[in-house]
Amino acid sequence: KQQRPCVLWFTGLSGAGKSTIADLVDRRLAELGRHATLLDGDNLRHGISRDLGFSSAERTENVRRVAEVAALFVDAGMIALVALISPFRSERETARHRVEAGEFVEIHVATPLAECERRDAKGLYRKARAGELPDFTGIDHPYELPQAPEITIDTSEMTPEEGCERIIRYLQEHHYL
Ligand code: GGZ
Repeated sequence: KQQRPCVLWFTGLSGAGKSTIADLVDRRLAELGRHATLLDGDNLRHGISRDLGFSSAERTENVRRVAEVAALFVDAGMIALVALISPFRSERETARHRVEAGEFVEIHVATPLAECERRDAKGLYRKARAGELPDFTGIDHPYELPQAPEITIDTSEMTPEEGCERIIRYLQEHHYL
C-alpha cells in the first residue's frame, strides 16, 4: 500500500506533553511498519540549533530550520514528527506551506499553563518565576494559540496514550496510514 507522507507538527507550552506523545506516536508508527523520524526541540537545540537562544528572532530561526528539515523528510516519503513550542502563528503557517497541501497535520498539545506549571517536571517554571530563566514561554514570553489545528490534545483531560491513539485514528481516517 502506498505511504502518504506528512509532517506531524506538535506545538504547545513547555511541559505540555509534546515530546511524550510524539515519542509514543513514533513507536506506534514503527510497529505499523512506517518510516518516521522524530525532531524534538530539546535534542535539536544540542545540534542544528545549538547556536540559538530563546529570543523571538532565535525561536523564529529555530522553527524555520526544523521546518526545512521536516520538509526534506517528507520529500523522502517519510512521516516527520516535530515537537517544538513554536510559539508564533506565522512561523507555524510558514512551516505548513513548506510542504504540499494536506501534508501538514498541526497538533496543539493544549495542556493549560496552570497544569504545566503545577507538574513542572524539569523545574523550569519555578526558575522562570524566580527570574532565573528570562523569556520563558507562558511566563514572560508569548504563546500564540493555534486557530485551526487539525488535532487538539489536552493532557489534563486524557493520558498521553489516549492522545497517541487519537492521532493514530486521525491518520487512519485521513488515509495517511
Ligand atoms: C521556553 C525553554 C526556555 C525558554 C529553555 N522558554 O520543556 P523543555 O524545556 O524540555 O523544552 C523546552 C525547550 C524549548 O525549545 P523549543 O526549541 O521547543 O522552543 S521554540 O520552539 O520556542 O524555539 C524547555 C527549554 O527548551 N527551555 N529555556 N526561555 N522553553
